[in-house]
Amino acid sequence: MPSLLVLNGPNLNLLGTRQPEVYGRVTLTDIEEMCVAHAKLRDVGLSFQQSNHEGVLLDAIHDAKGKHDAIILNAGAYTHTSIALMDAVSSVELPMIELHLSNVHAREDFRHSSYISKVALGVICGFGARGYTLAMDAAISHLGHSA
Ligand code: CA2
Repeated sequence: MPSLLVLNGPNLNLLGTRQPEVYGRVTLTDIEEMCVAHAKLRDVGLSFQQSNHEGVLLDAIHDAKGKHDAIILNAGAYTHTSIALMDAVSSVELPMIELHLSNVHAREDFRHSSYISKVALGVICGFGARGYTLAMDAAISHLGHSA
């Protein structure tokens, strides 16, 4: 059974509490529950993690090697700044799907560039919480797994 790591970066723990017009009203716990249910449906393993700390995110990516078959990464604002996260993804040689709740291309200019995109298999953005299950299905399809 393939296993997916869904990794969330800074401030995503605040989902559902502020800026609902941008990020919706669902909490990260709601999203985790959706992902857990979807993993059961698709018969895949899942680890769902969040950190506000770049180094913790780096360690989670390094630890994914040998434990998980693909990474779904919402790196939050580190998307636009972190060469370290880009290098970590390259180093583990696992397929990684970049994910954003919002359509970053319809927002401020600084959100239009992404270090993560340079090493991503593909990018999903603008579909809100549903993007998480879309990204899981994209990863599962890439891995050639069927439930
Ligand atoms: O749209 C996304 O998923 C983002 O990764 C979210 C990041 C943002 O910096 C990226 O450009 C796009 C921000 C996450 C912050 O989430 C908050 C949630 C509630 C209240 C405040 C921030």
